[in-house]
Amino acid sequence: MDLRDFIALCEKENDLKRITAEVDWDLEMTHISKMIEEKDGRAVLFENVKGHKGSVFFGAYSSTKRLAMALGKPPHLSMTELSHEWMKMSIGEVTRAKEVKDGPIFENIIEEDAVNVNELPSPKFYDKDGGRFIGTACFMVVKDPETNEINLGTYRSQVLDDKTVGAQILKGKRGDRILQKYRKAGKKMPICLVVGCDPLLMLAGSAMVENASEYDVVGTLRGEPVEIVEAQLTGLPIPATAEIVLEGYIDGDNLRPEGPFGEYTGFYTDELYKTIKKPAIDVKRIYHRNDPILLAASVGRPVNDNHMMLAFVRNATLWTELTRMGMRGIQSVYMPPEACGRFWAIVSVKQMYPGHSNQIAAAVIASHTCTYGLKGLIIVDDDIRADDLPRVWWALATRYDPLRGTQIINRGRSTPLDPALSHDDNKLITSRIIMDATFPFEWEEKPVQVKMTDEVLDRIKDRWEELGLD
Ligand SMILES: Cc1cc2nc3c(=O)[nH]c(=O)nc-3n(C[C@H](O)[C@H](O)[C@H](O)COP(=O)(O)O)c2cc1C
Ligand SMILES: [Mn+2]
Repeated sequence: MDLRDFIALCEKENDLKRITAEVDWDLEMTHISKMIEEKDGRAVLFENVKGHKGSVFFGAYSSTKRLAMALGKPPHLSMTELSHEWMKMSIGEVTRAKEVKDGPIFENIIEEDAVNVNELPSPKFYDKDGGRFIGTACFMVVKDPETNEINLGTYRSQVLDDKTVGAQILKGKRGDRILQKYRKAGKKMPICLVVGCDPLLMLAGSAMVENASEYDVVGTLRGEPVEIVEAQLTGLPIPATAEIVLEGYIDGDNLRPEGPFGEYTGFYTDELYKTIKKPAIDVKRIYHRNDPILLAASVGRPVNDNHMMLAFVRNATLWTELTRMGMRGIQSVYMPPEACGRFWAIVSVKQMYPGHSNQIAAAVIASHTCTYGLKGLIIVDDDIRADDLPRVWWALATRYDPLRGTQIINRGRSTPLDPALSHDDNKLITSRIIMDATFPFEWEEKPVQVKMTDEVLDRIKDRWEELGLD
């Protein structure tokens, strides 16, 4: 699968809007796609961007149906069901990436002096943004200089000038830890920035994967290897059918101002943070397919593209981790997109022993997925699905006793993009709350639920027409 296959699939499913009229990269594309996203939910392909060649594709991830299509699953599955599918596939046998000699990504090669990132149709999203962002649904490929592991990571990327692209690799991310290794060795980090490819690859780039390459994660999920080719300067593996790849180097000692950007929290990160400098890519080459398609994701206040992908990927990797940790009784896991896809988690559990719900809560807090940013966790009994929010509220109303069911974790890793954090702690540490909305396993007599009588229901169903009901 590549991006073109995915767009064709959207078209077949009547899930695509092609816009052939001329639109401006300056706010117009993002505003149109946001309006469409809120009204009829289709993905949008802008085929005529003022003053630019190539197209821009928005909304690949903004509906559950398209998340299912990206994963190659039936379109009716819910986000939680899709996460379950991901979990089941990812604990299976690993399918490693396959090297190929050539690919359509090398149809056009732009080198050194001819490099001009501004020729690509990167959108400007919001009026207060610091510029145009080429990378929103992108990923960066790097190689760990000590272990030789290939790491993919999604970091938003701003066009700083014709040959420089800022990359917001936040402190402590796997990408940052690798960059620091190069910096300490006095070397620049070779990178490839992939903008447009199989949409599942980009999703994996935004997942918190450790000790593995995301190429292998995607191969395992697809059940067939990702085809990769070596980029010509750095030798880094890039998808053979990617649309656009920027190749270059990041000097960890030469940071540049970047942003501001209308974040996925729905807020701008404050003035103080804005002045912090970030890594920047010195772009040496641009590879692109003929008539390249730039993959973009809308951001800002939830819910849109960004929150759907964050929620889905975290939902899936949290469930995978809990399974790998040997947690039993998990009925379902959900990270609501409305909570920006990462700040709250809900887990439904069939308890089997006293303290089981507490063990699950501790495992969620300990998981790699939830180390980053999680503020709240709600545990419910297995008669309630984690994604059935009205019933989750019912559990909070009827099974949750704040004194018995609350635990506050004082300190955990967070994101500087969280508007609720103060500057005093550099915005890197958050507290977390566990709300256990289950009846304790050890209660000998549990409250009895109100239920309808099956026998009567069956009888009524048979008489439905007679009763004059549809
Ligand atoms: C659309 C989107 C944009 C993101 N932007 C950033 C970003 O600018 N900086 C960042 O550190 N993480 C960002 N993330 C989250 C990272 O992709 C995620 O933490 C991932 O694990 C980073 O890769 P790494 O673990 O290999 O460093 C973004 C995620 C998504 C879905
Ligand atoms: Mn990674």
